[in-house]
Amino acid sequence: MFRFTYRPALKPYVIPALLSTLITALVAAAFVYERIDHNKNLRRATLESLAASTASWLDNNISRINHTLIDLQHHGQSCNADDLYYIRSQLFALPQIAEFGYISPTGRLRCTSWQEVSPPIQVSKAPNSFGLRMMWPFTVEFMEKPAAVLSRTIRDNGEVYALLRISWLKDQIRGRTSQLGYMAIIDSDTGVPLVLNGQYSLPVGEKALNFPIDYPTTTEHMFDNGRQQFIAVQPLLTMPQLSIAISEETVLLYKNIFSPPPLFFLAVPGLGLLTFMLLSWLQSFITHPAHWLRRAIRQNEFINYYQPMVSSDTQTLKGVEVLMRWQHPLEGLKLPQTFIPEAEHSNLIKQMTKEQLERAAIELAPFIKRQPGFLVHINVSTIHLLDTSSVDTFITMQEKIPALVLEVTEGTMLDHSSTDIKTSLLRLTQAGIRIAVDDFGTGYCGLNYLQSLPVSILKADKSFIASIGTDAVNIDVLDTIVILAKRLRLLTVAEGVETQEQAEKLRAMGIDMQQGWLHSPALPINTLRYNYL
Ligand code: G
Ligand code: G
Ligand code: MN
Repeated sequence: MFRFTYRPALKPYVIPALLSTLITALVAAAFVYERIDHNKNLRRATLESLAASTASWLDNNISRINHTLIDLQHHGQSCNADDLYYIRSQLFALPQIAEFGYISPTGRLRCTSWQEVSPPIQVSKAPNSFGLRMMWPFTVEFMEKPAAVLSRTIRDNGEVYALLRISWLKDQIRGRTSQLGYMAIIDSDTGVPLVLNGQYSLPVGEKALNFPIDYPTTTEHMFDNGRQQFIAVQPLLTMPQLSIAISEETVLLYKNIFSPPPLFFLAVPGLGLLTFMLLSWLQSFITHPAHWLRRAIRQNEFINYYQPMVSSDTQTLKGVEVLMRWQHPLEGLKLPQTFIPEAEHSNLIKQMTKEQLERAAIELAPFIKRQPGFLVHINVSTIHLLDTSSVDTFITMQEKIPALVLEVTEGTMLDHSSTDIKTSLLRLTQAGIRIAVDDFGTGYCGLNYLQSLPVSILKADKSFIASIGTDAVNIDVLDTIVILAKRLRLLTVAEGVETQEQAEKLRAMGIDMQQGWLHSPALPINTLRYNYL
């Protein structure tokens, strides 16, 4: 017996295993990617905020110097002892300043925080502008150290200035530079580094910095040193012509960017297992034959075929056996043995037989109308006889099909002559439905049930008919079946009648009806109507 199963070419766990591995890998990759992206942003933000805090630190210093210069413009004009005392006390408070000084409206350096300059040294005149100015770089002659000049024009058009030590800036920047590529104070207009710690380099190509820089900027690109670097540039607020620039090579910036959380190593296999289980369940669901049967029922893919049964004597049509076919969308017309076992196994056979019978009632109506005793044989299994609602269905259908006959195999009769089956059979026969024993004679077992159960038709198995003219023993069995049937007043049907010789012999033996390819194969309803109406 064939079993109706879709047998996958691969072991059942291969596809779920591959798919769950793929899904898990994708999810893990997405997680890692997201984490890396997040951490990269975090590290870039760290560098950006370092640039911002450095700029704000420098702003604070410049602002303090500016305030001191504003304060000093009232104190240095005469450069007497009091003035010098005051100026020097201010100098003491600002270790980054090497010197304060005054230049007269005519451009003469008259007084510094060191001493009164006498005679005054002629320098350039102060420009007629407000606010803090910066001049850079400037070398303090007596120290031969670079400095930056921070200066303001004062009320009498003279100038007060402070010399900011570049070495102090360098130290400060060095203190703030860790493993960074470089940190620099650059000219916002040109990008020229004024104070630098590290190897200076700038991005090239379409992501190059746009000078002048007047707002905080970041970029990550190939730099002119041939390396991939990230740079954050932050202009100063007090002195916008200066910017803080911090840059780091991306290989260093993003080093050890992803360190998986401990839960990661638990979650990934967990997810894999979960998706594997889910997919295995899904696969077993969709490859389960019952799933396809249910779908076929929904799509009305089961149809009825009808094999005529004719009278042995007159060859006239007495009735039909209803046979189920599956009009499969891909596999074509499927025979019952390919799906009935699974339909029984999954109990779907109940619904399928009910619908089969309803179809038969509609399709055979013209035959029944013309010939009220028109036999309609349907095959039922043990499941139907053990199910009260199926029995109810048969009894109800009898209104439309008066000569309804249920074919039951010998196996059902023998293995399950339980009281439940007996009760069902009695209910059915009391309602006027007849019982036929299908494939009769193949069991060779006790025939007691013929007396105890309400059977009215015997269908001799086609193997007996096939043996006509070839096998003497089987012919004797067939003879015995006919005699037994006559004694028990049972109707007899011969199945599988293929030749004229068989038909003649069966008629002579006293078989009541015949069914087989000689008379007609099983036919769809349209052909049945065309041939017999
Ligand atoms: O028509 P075919 O030779 O393929 O039928 C083979 C067997 O399948 C039949 O002898 C019958 O026992 C079984 N069969 C056919 N149709 C039905 C059906 O509707 N219900 C059940 N239970 N068995 C059927
Ligand atoms: O339920 P049962 O086994 O009686 O169903 C009869 C089945 O036998 C039909 O489904 C059909 O496929 C098959 N059949 C019908 N007529 C013949 C026939 O003349 N010869 C053979 N070998 N099989 C037949
Ligand atoms: Mn049958």
